[in-house]
Amino acid sequence: MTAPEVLTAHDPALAPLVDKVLAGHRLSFDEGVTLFHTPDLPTVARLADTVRARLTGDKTYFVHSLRLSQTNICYVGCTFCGFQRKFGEEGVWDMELGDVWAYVDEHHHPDLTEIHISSGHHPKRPFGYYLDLVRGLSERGYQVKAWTAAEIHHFTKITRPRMSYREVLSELKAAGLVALPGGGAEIFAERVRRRVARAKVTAEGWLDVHRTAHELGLPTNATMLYGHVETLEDRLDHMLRLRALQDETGGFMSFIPLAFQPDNNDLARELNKSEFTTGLDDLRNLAVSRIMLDNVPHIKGYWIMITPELTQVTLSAGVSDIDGTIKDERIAHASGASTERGMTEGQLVRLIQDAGRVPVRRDALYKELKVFEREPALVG
Ligand code: V47
Repeated sequence: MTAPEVLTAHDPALAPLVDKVLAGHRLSFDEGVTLFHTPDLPTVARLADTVRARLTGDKTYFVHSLRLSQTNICYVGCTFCGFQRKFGEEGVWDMELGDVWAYVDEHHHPDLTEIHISSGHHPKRPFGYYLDLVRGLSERGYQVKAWTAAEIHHFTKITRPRMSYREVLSELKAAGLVALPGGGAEIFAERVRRRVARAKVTAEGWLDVHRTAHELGLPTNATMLYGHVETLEDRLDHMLRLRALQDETGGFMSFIPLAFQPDNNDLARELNKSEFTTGLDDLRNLAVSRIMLDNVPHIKGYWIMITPELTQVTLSAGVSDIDGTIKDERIAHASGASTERGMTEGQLVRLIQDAGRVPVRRDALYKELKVFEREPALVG
């Protein structure tokens, strides 16, 4: 299923944007606003699909992965987060290294490739614990994609004398770290960040961690938490700051919009919000991301937060990666995610094939491990 290179916009305001994108040109902030406001969502989706097809053809990627959140102890207090706990609170956990090895053994599968770690800002664990954790998992043969830029920032604060981003990342890399996940970005716009993630790494700090990682040869991802108090302009500002950094370094592998999960967190209570983002907002947001972030290889549809069913639809609106098996997601589920905590490879393959795409199992760095070609139809 190859997207057509001829596209007729029904909204006249879209026509010049379509021509520009088809000619391989980049859209401006104001043109991004038009993409968000036009009633002609089908054209936006088809345009995103065309961009996606040029970049990845018919392939849709996934990884055989395990989520690991070694602790939910966190003293940062982001208002959107239902995952964080303080010492002694109900539902708290804090794994010793032995617990981590047992957890990973429990979830082992011969095809398990990536361990994706994201957790809380623990005030007491020394930096050496994190190095040992990465080393131990790498020695067991897993690719470790670990800790958001917010946590990397936290590691610099717990070291004495205080280490720089470069020193922390270099030591983690030497211990075996292969990539950084994209969490902790939330929304860069200061007004929103102050409201939802006041004590977290600043936008500049987040970008600086990723810049440093890229300079050290560690590829990373980027996320954006949307569907709460941000404006559409804030979303575009966020995307364009990432696009500018990607122009500098080329180190981002994928961009992952994260739909706000509105349960068990202060922000949901403050906004009196219990409804999830709507499917069309999720779809449009992914399509606009694909068109605006013309230099990022993949847009990831995060089925955990937007459901597998909608994720399948987004494969026709710019998405070329659907994360993976995950097995034991905890952050989104702590804030009310209604999906399963993991999916099997068979389920992912079916979802992709039924959308007319070719599933590709990849590793953490997008090396292709298995292409699921369709069986030729039997004749006679
Ligand atoms: O850092 C927390 C966000 C992130 C909520 O890099 C919330 O491949 C929505 O970073 N509603 C963790 N979002 C998830 C993450 C991620 C997910 C998938 C792929 C990758 C990747 C990274 O989730 C956190 C925070 O930004 N988050 N609470 C919430 N209530």
